[in-house]
Amino acid sequence: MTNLKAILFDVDGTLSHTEDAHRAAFNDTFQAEGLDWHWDHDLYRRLLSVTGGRERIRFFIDTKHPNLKKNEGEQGLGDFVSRLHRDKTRRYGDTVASGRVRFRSGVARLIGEARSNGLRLAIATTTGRANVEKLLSENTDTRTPFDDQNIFEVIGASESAAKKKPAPDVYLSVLQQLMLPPEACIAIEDSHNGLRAALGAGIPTVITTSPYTEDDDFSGARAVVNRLGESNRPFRILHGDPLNKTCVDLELLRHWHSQNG
Ligand code: XBP
Ligand code: MG
Repeated sequence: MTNLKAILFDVDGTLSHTEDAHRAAFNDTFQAEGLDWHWDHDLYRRLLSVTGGRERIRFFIDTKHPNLKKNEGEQGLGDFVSRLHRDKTRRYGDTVASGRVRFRSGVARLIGEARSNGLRLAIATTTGRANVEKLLSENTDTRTPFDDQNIFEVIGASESAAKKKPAPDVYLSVLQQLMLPPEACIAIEDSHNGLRAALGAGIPTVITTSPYTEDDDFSGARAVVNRLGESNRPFRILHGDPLNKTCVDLELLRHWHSQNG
């Protein structure tokens, strides 16, 4: 059996409940463009099956507003989608920079524990690197068990993968940069698409569900919990062996990692 050497974290929905900030940024962008489009919680939950904000806008147009392509042509529509996504990214970045998008319960604790035990840490996400860096800088200070932003040795983001999740590309790129085999790692994800990406790269995976993904299919995950949790804010275990624990700590992660998939 290979020892656990690295934890690979997804970002949106896993490190933080970012999706409402993404959703608000999409809606504010649409409004600023004079579009009467509004993505409510339920519609956004369905749209999240398309990974990547740019791809999500394009999918929405193709399915709900197909005339736009007829009027604008492929090139015009592509430019329009790029402009919308650029504006959305700026708005989302401003929200994150305001410090209102916090790490989920248990994330800082687990990162601190992993670091003090010599585990390596990496990110595997479909969002852009700048979004990740802002989120990290807003969530690392003297109140966390670490105060530098270089917590993650490798950041695999949209720039590092030709194909977004559920394709395994971003995870394969992270493994290559860490120079580790998949069985020496564990991934923490929140969605079906993220799970497929990590499993596709051969990485054992644990799920922390989020409000947008709690009904997803998580077959193949080593364990499913509603949050990493804290001793005063315990997790609810939906699948897997809790080992009498009330939150996900390194011992529990190592236990899940050592089990057969
Ligand atoms: C989830 C996503 C992202 C965000 C939006 O990523 O699909 O596309 O919803 O971000 P993760 P962008 O892999 O971190 O769960 O608009 O920057 O694509
Ligand atoms: Mg996610």
